[in-house]
Amino acid sequence: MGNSEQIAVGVIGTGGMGGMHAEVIQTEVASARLAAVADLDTERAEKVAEKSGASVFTDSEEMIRDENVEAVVVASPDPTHAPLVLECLKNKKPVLCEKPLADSVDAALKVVEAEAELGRKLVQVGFMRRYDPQHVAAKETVDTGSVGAPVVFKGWHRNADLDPGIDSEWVIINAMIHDIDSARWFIEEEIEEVYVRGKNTAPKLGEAVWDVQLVQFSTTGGRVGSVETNVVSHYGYEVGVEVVCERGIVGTALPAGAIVRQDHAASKRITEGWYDRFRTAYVTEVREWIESVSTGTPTGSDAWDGYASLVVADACIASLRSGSPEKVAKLDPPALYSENAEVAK
Ligand code: ISE
Repeated sequence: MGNSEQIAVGVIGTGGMGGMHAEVIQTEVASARLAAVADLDTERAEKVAEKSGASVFTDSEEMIRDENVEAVVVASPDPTHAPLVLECLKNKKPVLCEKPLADSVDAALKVVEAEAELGRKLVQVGFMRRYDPQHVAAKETVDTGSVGAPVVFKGWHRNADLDPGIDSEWVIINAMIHDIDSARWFIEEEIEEVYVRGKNTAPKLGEAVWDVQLVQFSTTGGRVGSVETNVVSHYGYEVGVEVVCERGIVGTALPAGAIVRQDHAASKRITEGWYDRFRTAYVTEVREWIESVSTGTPTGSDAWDGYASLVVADACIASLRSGSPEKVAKLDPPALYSENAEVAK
């Protein structure tokens, strides 16, 4: 058990992501302790809670209101994100919400409005690439300005494989949303227009599902970019960016690991999924979030980033349906998000 100096965290959802966040809090973050978990699946929740003697709730809102919980991680299914984050705001509790912030632009806007009314940032969205060493090194290099300003952004995001049950829109809301955040973060301008095209390479998903999508975009400052979001790469999980700048190109390095020369080939292992590829990023994300809870100075992606990424995703869905380029709705951030903002808004 922990000591009173530790931040008492409650985790909502004990599936893949929630279970991982709970494990990280228990093993990697000295200044936090797992105080509670909430899940409708009590057996699964009890297993996660066992090690630290955390309380188990079936009612997530009751957990948020519990006075023994100081900060909340939301890792339950996407449609529950916005209502739970709103409950956290109502109770003035800091919350790290998995992406997407909401399952619709309107629901995300409600979060932004509620936080703006509170006048204090309590929401962080789980865009973990902002903590990935390869991405951070690339971003810091771009930010030095030594290679000039960004001109073209290129991103790629490949999952090894996926079970049937998803559609082309899911690919945008659930996977491409990371790439949208990445582009906004690197370029520090809003995306103004998007054009999505794609193909099916995995008939098991249904011929109409575009498991490979390419979005081309332009930004308010006249920069351009493209992102390949590919949920069935047939070879492994990979994420990277290349930013073409005025006087050079900055890209993410391959994650650490050995090169093996064998059978007339030199090869490097590619991870199966995001848990192992981004383990370091998740740990750093939670550590820095806990630090920000203690200091009261938020870092990482805020509710505005969560909302803005959904507005862009909405335009991508419109483009998917129309087969043409689509304009992104104009964004007008409340003062809370325009002061000291990382993205030029
Ligand atoms: C998944 O939900 C994630 O958040 C992963 O980070 C992402 O790479 C994957 O494509 C999503 O489906």
